[in-house]
Amino acid sequence: MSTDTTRPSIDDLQAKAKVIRQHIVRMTTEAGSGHPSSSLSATEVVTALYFGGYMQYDANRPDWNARDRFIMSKGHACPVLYAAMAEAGYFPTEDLMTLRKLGSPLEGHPNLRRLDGIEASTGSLGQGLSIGIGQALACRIDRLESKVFVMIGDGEMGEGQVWEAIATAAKYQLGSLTAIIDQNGFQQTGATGDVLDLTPFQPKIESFGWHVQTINGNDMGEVVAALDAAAAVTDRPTAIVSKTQKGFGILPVLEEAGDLNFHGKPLPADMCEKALELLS
Ligand SMILES: Cc1ncc(C[n+]2csc(CCOP(=O)(O)OP(=O)(O)O)c2C)c(N)n1
Ligand SMILES: [Mg+2]
Repeated sequence: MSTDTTRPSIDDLQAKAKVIRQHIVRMTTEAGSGHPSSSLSATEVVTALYFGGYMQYDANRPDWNARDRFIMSKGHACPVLYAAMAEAGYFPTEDLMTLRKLGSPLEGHPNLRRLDGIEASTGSLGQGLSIGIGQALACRIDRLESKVFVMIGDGEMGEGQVWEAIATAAKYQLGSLTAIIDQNGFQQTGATGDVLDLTPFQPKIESFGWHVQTINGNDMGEVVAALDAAAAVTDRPTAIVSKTQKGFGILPVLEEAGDLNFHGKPLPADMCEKALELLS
């Protein structure tokens, strides 16, 4: 899947998101490192993209020219991408447990030279939207109707290159490009608003000529509606400001640990067990 445009129900997508969350928690605990909370905030969007009929791809032919592209610009959140790719059939789900292990293609940040289906090597924040623009322009030249989706972190929005890319995408009227900003309120060292407050994102991005929506990105119904609305815009780039919670799905466990950011930390075994109970 998915080269058809069948739309599963919201319930089906929520069930898939739950499975993906279980993978995220398990694989990072097994690795003893990684970014579960950054992955959990983005789970509804990534699930809807891969399983909601919004992206055309063929897991058996990752280099199919006419595929749609997804770039995880906040590359440290790759556990959610790997989990979605495994569920989509790019590789066996058992391989998820090799995350960050020596020799595994599931590196701590996505590496397109190591894993088929990864569209951009990311991890150095700020670059994914620029790469997406290049891909969207290349598809335009090749007369492909491929769509390009890029997920960016709210802390990552502090990188100047992102704003250069926002201006550039508008210049080229890239209707095939959709940016999703995972506004989970935190970045590495604390609240994003304390580090560099660039909110509200919507009017700023709109002022460059983009179509922008702001939604609750942990509400599958809102995510699906926003992706539908974005698909209808073809004359300019679109952004979805996705307001989320870092660690969504296991928040009580993070609350108990007294750390709602929980950045770059795997759950220790006891917390992992509690989290999996919540996700069962
Ligand atoms: C250019 C660059 N600077 C610093 C880092 C270190 N770093 C890794 S994750 C992170 C925070 C990112 O926050 P955000 O974009 O909000 O993502 P979240 O984890 O909240 O989803 C930082 C600063 C990096 N990966 N790249
Ligand atoms: Mg963030």
